[in-house]
Amino acid sequence: MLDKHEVGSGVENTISINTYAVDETENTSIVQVIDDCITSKTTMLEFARDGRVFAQDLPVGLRKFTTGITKTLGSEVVLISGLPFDTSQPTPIDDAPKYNEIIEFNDAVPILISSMLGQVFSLYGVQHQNMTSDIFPRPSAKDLAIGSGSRTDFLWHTDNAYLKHPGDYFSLYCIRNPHNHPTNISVPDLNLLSAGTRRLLSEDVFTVTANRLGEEATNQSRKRPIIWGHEMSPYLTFNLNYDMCAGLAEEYHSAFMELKELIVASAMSIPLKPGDLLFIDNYKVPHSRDGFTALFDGRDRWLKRTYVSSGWREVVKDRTDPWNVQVTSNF
Ligand SMILES: O=C(O)CCC(=O)C(=O)O
Ligand SMILES: [Fe+2]
Repeated sequence: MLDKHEVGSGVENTISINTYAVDETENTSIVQVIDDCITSKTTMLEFARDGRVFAQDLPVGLRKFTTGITKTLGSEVVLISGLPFDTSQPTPIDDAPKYNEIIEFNDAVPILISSMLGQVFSLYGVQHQNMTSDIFPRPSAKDLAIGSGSRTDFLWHTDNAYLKHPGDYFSLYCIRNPHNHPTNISVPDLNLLSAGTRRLLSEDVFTVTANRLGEEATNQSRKRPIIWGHEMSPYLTFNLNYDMCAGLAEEYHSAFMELKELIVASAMSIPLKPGDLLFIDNYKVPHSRDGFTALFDGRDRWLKRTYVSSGWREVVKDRTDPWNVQVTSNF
């Protein structure tokens, strides 16, 4: 079942998001496929490696829609709604559980569906190298601009900008969102920037740093362009949570501000519901999350984040070994 999903916005825009609504029959058949995978006792690692094979048993409409995402213009952000989810567990509070030995239902759903876009992978040092990351508020991160923060705004960014090969797509799968707290996305048309701004932002001089030092990432920083790729369909690497223009002349700061304003003007909010799987083109779509009040009571907002590389074989030289889907943080 395919429809266009109108999503209201905290920031004026209403963009129509390409949406696939899973119906009841499809939902039942997805539960069956996942249960079969769980009973086959495949490890999470094998499951992620062979996800595309397991995904062949999913309903055909869902497969056609999902494999089309990488091919279709206007698919920078898409939503699959009505998927099955398991709310028998409380939202984690302090630490993400370690999942790699077993397949949990709530991990299997996004891994299986995301596998149709490319290779699902995990990053060394990020949440025990789990194949999905749990996005939930932690008391100790309340005031940090990171996924597990809450009170503080997590400003506009593309994920893992500091990596050489961040996932070019990622998905956010909603298990629980009791107060409908949105994920903000922006699809900026970079052609609207002045030529001078585009030229400056394409220079290899901007600083990218990991959002967080310590457990979730290493303390790396590199120089790279903000706008890159093909002139006719440019890509974006962006992060407003630290100073990308550190040490640069005023004209670079002005160009950065012009881009930031375009991002804000092209934004909308998507309050994910349980069973929603949101795919974001991480090379085109910056996202953010406004601050919110967490209760740390096991009922807080809980998302699962899954990274995908659609060009897995091209980046083999930067992986620890050619078959490994758990890559280092220098990746
Ligand atoms: O919580 C959200 O909606 C987005 C989280 C996020 O941007 C991230 O974890 O990288
Ligand atoms: Fe993010």
